[in-house]
Amino acid sequence: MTEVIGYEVIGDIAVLAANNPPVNALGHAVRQGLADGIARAEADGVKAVLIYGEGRTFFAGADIREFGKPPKEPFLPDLCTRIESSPLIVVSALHGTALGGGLEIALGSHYRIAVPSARMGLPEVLIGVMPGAGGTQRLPRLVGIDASTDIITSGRQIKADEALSLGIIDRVEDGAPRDIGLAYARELIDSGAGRRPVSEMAAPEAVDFDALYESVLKKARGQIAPATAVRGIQACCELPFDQGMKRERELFMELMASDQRQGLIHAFFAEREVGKLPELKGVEPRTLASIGVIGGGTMGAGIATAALLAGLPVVMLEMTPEAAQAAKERIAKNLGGALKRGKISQEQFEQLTEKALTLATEYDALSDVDLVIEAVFEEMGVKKQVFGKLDAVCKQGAVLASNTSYLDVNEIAACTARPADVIGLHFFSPAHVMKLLEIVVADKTAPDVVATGFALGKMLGKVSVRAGVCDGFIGNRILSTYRTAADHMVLDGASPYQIDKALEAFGFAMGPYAVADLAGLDIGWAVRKRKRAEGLHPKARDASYADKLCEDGHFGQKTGKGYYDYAAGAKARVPNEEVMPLIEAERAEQGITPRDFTDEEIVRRYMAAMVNEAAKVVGEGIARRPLDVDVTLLYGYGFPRYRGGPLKWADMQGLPALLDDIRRYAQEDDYFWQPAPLLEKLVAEGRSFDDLNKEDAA
Ligand code: T1G
Repeated sequence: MTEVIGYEVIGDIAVLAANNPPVNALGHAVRQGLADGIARAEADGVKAVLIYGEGRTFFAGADIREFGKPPKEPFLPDLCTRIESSPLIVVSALHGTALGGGLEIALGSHYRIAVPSARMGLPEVLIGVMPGAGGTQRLPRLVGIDASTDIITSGRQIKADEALSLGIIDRVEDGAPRDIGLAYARELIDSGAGRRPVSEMAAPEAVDFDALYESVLKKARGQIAPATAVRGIQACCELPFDQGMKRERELFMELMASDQRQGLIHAFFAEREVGKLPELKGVEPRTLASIGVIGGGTMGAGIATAALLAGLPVVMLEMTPEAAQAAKERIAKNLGGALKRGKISQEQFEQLTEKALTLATEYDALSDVDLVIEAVFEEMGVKKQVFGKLDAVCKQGAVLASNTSYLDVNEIAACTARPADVIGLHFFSPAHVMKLLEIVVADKTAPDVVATGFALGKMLGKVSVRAGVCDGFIGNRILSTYRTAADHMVLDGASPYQIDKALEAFGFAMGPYAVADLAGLDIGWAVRKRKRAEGLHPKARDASYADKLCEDGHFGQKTGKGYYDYAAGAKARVPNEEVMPLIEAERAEQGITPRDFTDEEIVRRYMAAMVNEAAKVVGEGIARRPLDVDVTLLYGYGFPRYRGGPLKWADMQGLPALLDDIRRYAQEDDYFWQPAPLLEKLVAEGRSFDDLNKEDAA
């Protein structure tokens, strides 16, 4: 069995090579191998030790699969200190992504060299913890408080050249990590360079850490790890090194025990599991060398932008040359954003808009593309017309996709002679920004077409979730339910503003009414009219106050008024004073005596509705696993990431209590509050949603 830490002596340099694919995570065997390697080098009487990683990267951090299990020695902070205290010169050679404990191993070394493409960072806060192996004690000594606070509380990755200019690393050299590391160690020995323990460097002058703590806490919108990490940096400045290390460990263990760490680790693994579907094992996607987009409105232009940025040529089909030109202008505006952010060069901008993008007004222009996505008007008749033409024009094997957000993809497929080639690709607006992609698999969609959908999602940098066919698929179906629960609370006495405030305190970036104003109230208006036309259940509660807002032309941010008045700008939104009189009139009309709601009850009801509908979506197979719902809500609906997603949150709340809530609410309204059979089953069997995730992975 290959050693996870290889050992070799080259002249008077011992070489420790990590070999623990895929990312050289610092699991127990790796830590033990490093400790043994350092001891062996010292016994061998060499002058220097080189540490580097084989494969794609230097250590990418502690092995987060070990989180939650009893820690085994050597613990990572002790290992970093052991490396640093070696009498030998220790050099780390970085490539790939030296992250978390990986960078901390390098900070425990005396010298650090990297290849130009190397990236590094301390992303622990992104998984709910903080650097726990000396990062908050050594990094500030190297780069000062401002830079270390930015790096540690943001968790961002830093490129090699920035790390060099900050003083995190000493050299950037082209070449294999092993070669540049050996050459650097040789140079250090020959030049008589001594050891250079970071812990012996002076700590920066203390600042007002309470103020820094408060400012970081405010920015983190309810997440505690970044601000807690500030207390680690404070310890670096106010305590001797070894006491600082103890304080860091205490703070780290506090976070390790937190619900937020559980939620964020769940999110980390869920977003990787969600693309692993057993039914796609060994299924090759079809060729994806060019795509067509039909409809150059906001969605179509966004989809075309995402494809162009991924290097795919795009044929943009619109009905007239003027509409096609307008689509091109929208795409150019989107790409202009990428240009401004330095994601593309001016030359690339021109190549994308002038060469990679082809405008067309005839369906024949789509005859040779590998995949077509229509983003035309959300009306079944229009969709069927489009697919009928695509069926006639597109080459055999082309994938025919609809961007519909709720229509029946089976019905769309049935109007072609090739239903196996039809799939739903539900992007979220703006499609070149939002990472979520729902891949809607119809009854006859072929497995390799599903695989092609996932391959496209990967190319576009999306997080793709497989969804079954129903009204609203996964996300919009669940949204419709929890939004209705909020509307019921408004009718019964809560205000939209109290609801938004309560959900924003829970961690949503925006409450449901602020979101509705952003998306456009006309969208909800159209859905309500559609559902009324389809016929509401006699027990379904309806309300017309929101329609009246729309009838007065208030569609939210785009018209300057909706639930809120945006005269002073989106950030300084204030309640639209026309709203509460409309709600009060509605209550009176319906004979409702309003009652008070506490913020806690608002969150409880809102989340109970979300969890209950999510359980139905999983129970009906629309979502494969609970984690698929979590990823959908995290990436498409602003669910607070540190809570892991609605079903992870439900597990941590305890399913029995949630079911009790739902059963109690059902006594008031047994139409809206019908307990999900899957939720009842799990509670009866004493199981969790995570148990279902594990069963599927097994
Ligand atoms: N531990 C265990 N497995 C990991 C892992 C890790 N740290 N990082 C990645 N994997 C798995 C991942 O689940 C996937 O598995 C495979 O590797 C490829 O990952 C004390 C305590 C390194 C930038 O937070 O950011 O150190 O799906 O698909 O897109 O202070 O993975 O193949 O079975 O993401 O090329 C700090 C987390 C830990 C880094 C690579 N480190 N990882 O991205 O591939 S806490 C991190 C990443 C810590 C100390 C503390 C990314 C990546 P599978 P991938 P990628």
